[in-house]
Amino acid sequence: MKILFVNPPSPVTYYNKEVYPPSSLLYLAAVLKNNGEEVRILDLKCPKYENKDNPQKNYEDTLINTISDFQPDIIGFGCLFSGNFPELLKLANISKKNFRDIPIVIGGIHPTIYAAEILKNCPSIDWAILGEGEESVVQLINSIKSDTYKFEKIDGFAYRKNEKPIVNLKTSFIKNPDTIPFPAYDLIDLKDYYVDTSAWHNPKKLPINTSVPIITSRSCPNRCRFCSMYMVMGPHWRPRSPKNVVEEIEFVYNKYNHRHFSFMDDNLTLKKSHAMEICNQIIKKNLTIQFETPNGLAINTLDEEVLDALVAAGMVRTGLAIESGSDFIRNKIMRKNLSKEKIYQVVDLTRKYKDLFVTAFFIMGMPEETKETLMDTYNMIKDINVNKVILMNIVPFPGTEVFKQALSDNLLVDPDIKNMYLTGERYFTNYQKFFIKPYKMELKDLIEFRNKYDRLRAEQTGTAGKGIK
Ligand code: B12
Ligand code: SF4
Repeated sequence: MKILFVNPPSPVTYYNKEVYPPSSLLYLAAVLKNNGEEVRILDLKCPKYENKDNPQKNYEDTLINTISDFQPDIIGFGCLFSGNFPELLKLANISKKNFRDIPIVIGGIHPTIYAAEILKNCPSIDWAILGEGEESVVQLINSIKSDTYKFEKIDGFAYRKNEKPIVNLKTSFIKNPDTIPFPAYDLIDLKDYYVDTSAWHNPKKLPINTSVPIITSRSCPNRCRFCSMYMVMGPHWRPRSPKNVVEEIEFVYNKYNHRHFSFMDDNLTLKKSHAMEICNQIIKKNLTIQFETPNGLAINTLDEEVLDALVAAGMVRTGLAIESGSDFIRNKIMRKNLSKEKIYQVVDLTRKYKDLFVTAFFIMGMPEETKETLMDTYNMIKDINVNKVILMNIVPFPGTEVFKQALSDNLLVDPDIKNMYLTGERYFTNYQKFFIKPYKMELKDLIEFRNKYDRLRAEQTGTAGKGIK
């Protein structure tokens, strides 16, 4: 069968100038190719599809031309994060309008959480795959190829029966990720992802051009209240073998002459021996690379030995997930189980690597936040010796406990938020916004704090703080 995977454009991508090859679609394409299918990937996030004068028209035309040319039997749209759903829906509607008989399947975090609602409200979408998709997508294709359409047997799958959505929950996850083939790199042109990287941190002065995502493990055993990762990747951390991971890096290194990578794991360093062995093998094979950890590392998993290994293997930029300066918010509310002492100890350790750029991640605006807890965060930000601080306003992503709490306790600033997940507001792309009103604070106090923090940042970086009204 012919399957066309489409990655919708992302508004956030343009603001951040962050473009990575789409791991999800490359993995799905790889298993389908092994199953004998013909697969094509259209990644509308690639800078080459950007048309500042008329972006929407450009995407629509490209999509329609690609479908006309490839004539797929099925179109699959990816939805990496909820903010992408509006673009996905627009493109799915266009596909359906022009190619009525080609079924559309979608997957990713958002369809995983809202499969039933999407099938109820979006007639252009035929099916949704829930969670980790490699096994389910093969089951789907095989059931169509064999003409049996035994949809009720597909794990993690949503479809319509007599016009009503039926959702088969996701129950099984791939036990040994080494059995998954490497991402189908041959289906993309890495050069399409090249951006101007001249300002990127590049202590080894290697060519960068773009960063290739590498996923060494799936899921994380923790359940931070603002995180929904486990809904896609399941409850258990499942590592690949270090050998398998380093063979993939080596493949990209040799085949594409590529030197820059991003480890995209949920929890890369959960098991010390896993991370250390990957680093040791990178060094042993003489792979001269630089890598980043954009999702941040869990501080509790770090010590001098792991950091030494990561830096020796090529880590040049990392993020530390601190989240809050208040012990109460960080541990009792967010469930990080992370002491202040450990934070300062790890931050101090990172300072010994002169080429390591360290970003500290913080979140503000949890429902239990008070002026005092925010001051704790402010003071830690002021005090902490890192290269950069990113302070995000809490976004109650669907599926998270903080979202459920905000909904049940009427804390959502805009109570219509639930519908917005479906109807297409670009809800998750405005990080200057506050979505939750804390129990004991007024919104104006949160905004005041945000402005106070932005002024601090302006003083520290010498740039004018943005502030919000
Ligand atoms: C890597 C990652 C990133 C990378 C993305 C790199 C890339 N390639 O584009 C970076 C660092 C850029 C990033 C940024 C952000 N991210 Co992020 N990210 C992740 C992370 C940790 C892993 C995603 C991943 O690559 N997984 C591995 C692949 C193989 O799995 P997958 O993508 O889920 O795909 C599988 C299934 O979903 C399914 N599937 C997926 N698509 C399709 C399509 C079809 C047709 C089918 C059948 C199946 C299917 O099958 C795939 C294979 O198993 C997830 C957490 C998680 N584990 O899901 C968060 C996550 C997706 N990110 C999240 C968020 C919030 C963001 C940001 C908005 C953060 C921010 N505040 O700025 C930004 C915005 C992204 C952007 N710029 O557009 C949230 C999303 C929550 C939500 N409901 O929206 C998540 C779930 C983390 C969380 N804490 O809850 N992120
Ligand atoms: S440690 Fe990270 S990946 Fe794990 S639950 Fe917390 S935020 Fe999610």
